[in-house]
Amino acid sequence: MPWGWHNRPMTDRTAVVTGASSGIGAATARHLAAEGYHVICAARRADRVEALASEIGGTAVTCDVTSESDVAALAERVGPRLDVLVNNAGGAFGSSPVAEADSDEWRRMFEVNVIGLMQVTRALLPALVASGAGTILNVGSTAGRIAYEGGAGYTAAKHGTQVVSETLRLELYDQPIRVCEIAPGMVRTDEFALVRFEGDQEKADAVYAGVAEPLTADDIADAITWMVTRPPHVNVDELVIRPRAQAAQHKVHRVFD
Ligand code: 8X3
Repeated sequence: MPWGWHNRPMTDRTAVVTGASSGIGAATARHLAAEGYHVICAARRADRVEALASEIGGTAVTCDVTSESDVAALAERVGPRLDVLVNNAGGAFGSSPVAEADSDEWRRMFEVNVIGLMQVTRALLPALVASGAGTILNVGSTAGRIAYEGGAGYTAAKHGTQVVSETLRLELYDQPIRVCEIAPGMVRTDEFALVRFEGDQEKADAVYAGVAEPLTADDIADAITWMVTRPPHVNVDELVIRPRAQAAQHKVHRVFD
């Protein structure tokens, strides 16, 4: 049997997770490490990725995915072979309607959710091909499937994440790489809503008010780990995942005392 996915020990497999400093990224790094991967934890906040990498026996790389030089340094650190890339870095900034929103927030969202993801992917593609069975997993959102008021900058960017995933699947169809996208709905993490509302805890809490069990970062990390550990001929193109209470973006079961 040729040297490949089936007979390479798990301890030999490497994964990169971007945006690994908190939330879904940090949880995914932990889950993949528990599965046996050596995880390269990449994020802007050095202290956080260093603490995480030392906790899980991984490698920390300080990286802003919107910086071409940071991404080049990440690729250098990864070296010639990579099994899994989880493009998780992203986020929402602001919630104003188009009539009032800030152009810089739109630009930042497109930069991190779309251009950053493409820069990291482009830089790590040769190493993913060299693995003989690479996986690119893009963290999209249900915001990449629907529209909602006050969300144009974010929904447009996350629709971008979805379209880039489809494009990559077409462009790489004859390469030993699969491209998967996970599209989570309501996930309660420490930072997502807080960042969106510029630190306004009350507004952030209101997103989840009365919802018994929003998804957690661990729920998403568990799903991502399942997707990337399927045999390499199995491509989970896209997986939409929501809490049971969220039947649709605007139809959320909330219970107040
Ligand atoms: C997050 C989902 O509903 O806040 O990606 O847009 S939502």
